[in-house]
Amino acid sequence: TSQRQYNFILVSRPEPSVVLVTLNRPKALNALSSPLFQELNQALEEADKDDTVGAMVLTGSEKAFAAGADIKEMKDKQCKFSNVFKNKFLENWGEIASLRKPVIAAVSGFALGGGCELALMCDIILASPTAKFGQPEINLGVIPGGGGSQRLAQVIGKSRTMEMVLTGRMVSAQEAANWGIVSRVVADGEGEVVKEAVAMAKDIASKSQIAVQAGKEVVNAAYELNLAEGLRLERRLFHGLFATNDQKEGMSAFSEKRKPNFTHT
Ligand code: CO8
Repeated sequence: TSQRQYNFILVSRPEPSVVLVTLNRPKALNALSSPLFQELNQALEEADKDDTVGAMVLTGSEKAFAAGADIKEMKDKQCKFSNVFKNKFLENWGEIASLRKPVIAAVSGFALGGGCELALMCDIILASPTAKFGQPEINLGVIPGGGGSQRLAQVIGKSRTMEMVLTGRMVSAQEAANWGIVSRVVADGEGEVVKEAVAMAKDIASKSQIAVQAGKEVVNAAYELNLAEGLRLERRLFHGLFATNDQKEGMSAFSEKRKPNFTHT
């Protein structure tokens, strides 16, 4: 996407249609400081606007996807409501969830606190066998603040969410897969989860971008709308897609037994 220099993330193009963002504060296990989050939002928003990009992958290191919000940054904010309120502390955390294009999280190692919440903001999570998910905020005298309690409850239900939020226990990759936090655990091996995520992103990017973005929108709506409204939204968007060239191309290509050439129009 850009040749911009970042301090806390790396941005690359492993495929022409895929942007890979790697959190890069190895010494702090990718603790999510405010400057890091600003860079992350900026890189993803740029990719979201770039017509040549179809999907994004977000990853960390082998040891840590992200070990949470930056505790050292937070610890001095105690009791300064005026400060955190006026500076909109951590308010930009939700921005990832409003991107149009899919973001795949490739998680190895620790995904704790804000790191777990960041993964949950992504559209698909792939885990390496080393992945560990947890909401350890309770051990710091606080609770999740980046959506963990709500997004986990939607995905794994009350009892498991309560256990995670109230005990802070870390959940293994396999357990996370059994619970539905991640879509699957990839094979063992360094870099494997990123390779898989990039391959999946490339596959998604080969589809009609309009259809992909509409698909993301309706699936997300399932978490916000009641069933009748969700079904209506899905049907309306489905109707709308018949006004695209990609629908005509996709269905013609199928009839003519050839690969579609989507133009994202
Ligand atoms: N913040 C800042 N620094 C961190 C963090 C963190 N979250 N996690 C690790 N580090 C630092 C350590 O301080 C250490 O630095 P140094 O070398 O300078 O001492 C370095 O990373 C390496 O860490 P460890 O030596 O501790 O490595 P270990 O392998 O021994 O342990 C652990 C790894 C278990 C992951 C351990 O580091 C740990 O428990 N980290 C904290 C995990 C945690 O509590 N996370 C939750 C943070 S709170 C949060 O995320 C709230 C989110 C709110 C979002 C609100 C949005 C609106």
